[in-house]
Amino acid sequence: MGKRALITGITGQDGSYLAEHLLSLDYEVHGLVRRVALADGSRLARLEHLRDQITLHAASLESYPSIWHVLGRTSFDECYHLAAQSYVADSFADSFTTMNANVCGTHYLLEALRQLQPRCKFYFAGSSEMFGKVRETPQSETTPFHPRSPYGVSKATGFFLTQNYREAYDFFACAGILFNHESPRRGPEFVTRKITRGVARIKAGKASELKLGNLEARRDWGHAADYVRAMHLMLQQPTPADFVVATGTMHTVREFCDLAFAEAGLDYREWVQIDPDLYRPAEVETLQGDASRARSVLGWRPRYDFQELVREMVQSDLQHAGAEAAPAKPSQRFKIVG
Ligand code: G4F
Repeated sequence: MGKRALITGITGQDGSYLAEHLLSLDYEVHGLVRRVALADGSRLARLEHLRDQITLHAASLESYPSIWHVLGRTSFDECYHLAAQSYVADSFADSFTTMNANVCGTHYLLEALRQLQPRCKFYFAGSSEMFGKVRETPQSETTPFHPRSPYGVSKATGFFLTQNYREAYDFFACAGILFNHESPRRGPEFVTRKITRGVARIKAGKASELKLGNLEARRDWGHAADYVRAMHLMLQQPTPADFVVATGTMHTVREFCDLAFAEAGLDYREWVQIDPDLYRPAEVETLQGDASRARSVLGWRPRYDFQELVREMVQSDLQHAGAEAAPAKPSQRFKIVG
């Protein structure tokens, strides 16, 4: 067995792809999961196919003692901190929950690692939302932050906490500044999956329209499976540093709709309705990343392009459209500690 890694947020899109990637590299993979999620099989759905290969620890990032307990019991070579309240629109609705989870959770984890496992390498999932009202395009590691949502503020704070632990305590801590990354495992609240699920429901005769907000917002969308490779590469470097991870190409939400509906033989203009309630109080209009540093230092390149990403998501949702209502069965087969 190779190295041992701990992933927070292992039940999410990125966590499940990262767990797969690390297992393929012969890592021993552990995840931190809230007790309430462990009791509800549907929240472990993205990990079902890995259930015999990973170990889950019950802990909450809101509880310092629970993190301390896990880190006091098992030592790790690498820690990937992906857990967060990551839906931007929700962060406007309840900014306090977002700040508590994203800022305090990161701080508790960093401090517990510093006290108990100072040689464990640490990855923080930063976000292009930190650039917010962008000062330049494309955005790189030197572009100043100007977050436009409580979520963006919380991620910028986590980024600076990570940087401060690196500088003050000589801790191997890095942040990835990840631009939007999607996949068939993306949560249905995010615009890409909302669209591809909407396409499948319309095609299956289960819906007659799709309500969306700002169609002119522009994003740099990549595939999550590509982006987790960059996370791992960051922790294999001789010195810790922060990296932008992006494709460098930008598309509007409208273009995503156009392509996704066309993939199912539909014209989005006949099905998409604009709902002003889905506009955000403060919008990030454009995001486009410059990942030259990741390319030259990490040797990282995305393997998927935009068309392949959209096609894979639509095809997956079309396949599952008939099975959507099936209830998830709780699983007892995971190895759970604590
Ligand atoms: O898919 P979104 O909700 O993603 P957003 O806000 O860009 O954030 C995602 O990417 C970040 C990286 O930059 C992550 F840090 C973050 O955790 C998350 O993964 O919205 C994308 C765009 C926005 O401009 C939004 O206003 O799509 C626009 N949009 C238009 N109609 C919509 C909708 N977004 C959602 N979720 N739902 C709509 O109906």
